[in-house]
Amino acid sequence: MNDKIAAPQSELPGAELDTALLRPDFLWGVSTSSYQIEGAAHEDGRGLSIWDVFCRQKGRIANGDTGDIACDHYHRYAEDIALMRDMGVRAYRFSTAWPRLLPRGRGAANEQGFAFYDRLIDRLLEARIEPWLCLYHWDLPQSLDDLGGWTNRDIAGWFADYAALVAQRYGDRVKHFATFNEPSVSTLFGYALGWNAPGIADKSSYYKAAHHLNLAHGAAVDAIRDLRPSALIGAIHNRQPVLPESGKPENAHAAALLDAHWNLLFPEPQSFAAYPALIAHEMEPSQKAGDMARICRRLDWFGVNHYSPIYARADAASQLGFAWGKPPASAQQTGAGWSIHPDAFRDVLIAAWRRYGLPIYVTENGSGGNDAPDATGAIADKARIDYLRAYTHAMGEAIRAGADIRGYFVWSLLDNFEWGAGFTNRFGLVHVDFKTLRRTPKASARWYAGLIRPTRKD
Ligand code: IFM
Repeated sequence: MNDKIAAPQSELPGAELDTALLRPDFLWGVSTSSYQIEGAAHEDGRGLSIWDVFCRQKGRIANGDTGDIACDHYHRYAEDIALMRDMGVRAYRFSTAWPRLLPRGRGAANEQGFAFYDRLIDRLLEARIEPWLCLYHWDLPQSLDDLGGWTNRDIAGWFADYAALVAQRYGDRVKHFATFNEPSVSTLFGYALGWNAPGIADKSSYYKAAHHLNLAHGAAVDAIRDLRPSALIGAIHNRQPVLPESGKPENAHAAALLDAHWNLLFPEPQSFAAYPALIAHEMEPSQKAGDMARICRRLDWFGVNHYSPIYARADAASQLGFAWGKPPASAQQTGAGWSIHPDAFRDVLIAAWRRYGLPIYVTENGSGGNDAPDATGAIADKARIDYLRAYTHAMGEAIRAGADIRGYFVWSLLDNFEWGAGFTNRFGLVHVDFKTLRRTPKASARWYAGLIRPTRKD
């Protein structure tokens, strides 16, 4: 193991998770996504995504940042894999950029784009790191957005064709596929609140987008299974308890509403063929006969992304009847201002396992902030270590309570392009200097290596 990362255990805070609770094949990993790290936005035939366009709209992204270069992972992937290998991670969750593979979203494939993920996957396997491939982490091809994007029902077929191509090309080496990452964010923020690309704030567009995304999920699962019957397919959802902002009693209803939008709108129809009762009537205009059966598909695993509870307050002026609330002033918070509540994580994991009855993988968990190197160049991100220690411990408690949890992926391997916050909010175990693109493992990378070490087989 590389000395830069594997500092002596005695220098590190002890890991409190009892690793004896874990299955022998428990999978420790890290997660990233295409637009947030790849860069090379205009190279080798990649088409535009909605994020390339959104980032150029004035005032959308802090400091006018873009993902044009990001971490330059497209060129530095080998160095990034070496960092993972040195940490001892056994799995890497990444997403394929739809516009890199199909520059116009459908039609002609871009062989240079396919060659990039071939190189990435082969190098991961050489390093004995399992590739976990997510098909959609928000970078929709702009050419499809020009046709209505997720509001156009045809997108279910376009997405299934894209999924088939990816399964065809990589399914010989990739075993785990995810259809979507956090569909509640890409639809709610992208189509109802206008905070994310494509920047639409229209209730009816939002409901259409959500239904079509669900149809696309079902169609993609079928397409992958047809081509690769042994693939293990899942979907990745936010699971965050929604709490009423303190104050008015009507905030309780606002919290129930946000819960339906945030936690239920996607996994419920995908698993049980039904929309959550509070918003089912809103989904009806987009539905055609047989749709719910098309959406509901057998899955092999359930991905949980969790960071903190979220808060809601009633807001009569908002088209959805709720607004984002604030955490109580007393709540302990990360550098990014998200409240820290490991017990909520434990409860979410137990509840997801009971409700969906599938093996659970924590596909994202981590802590954001503005870590900077000290005078010696070291990054002593103690707050992140404290957070990760408390949350992995809470995961252990969920396992002790019987939840079938099979893996945990830290968000994120690298500091990266954090959407509207640009490069100001850092989640990486590895620091990236966005001027020089130099990577420096933080203290948390050493801590994570130490946590993984007792479970390693090599
Ligand atoms: O960076 C994001 C990621 O793209 C989706 N889940 C939450 C992360 C932190 O905000």
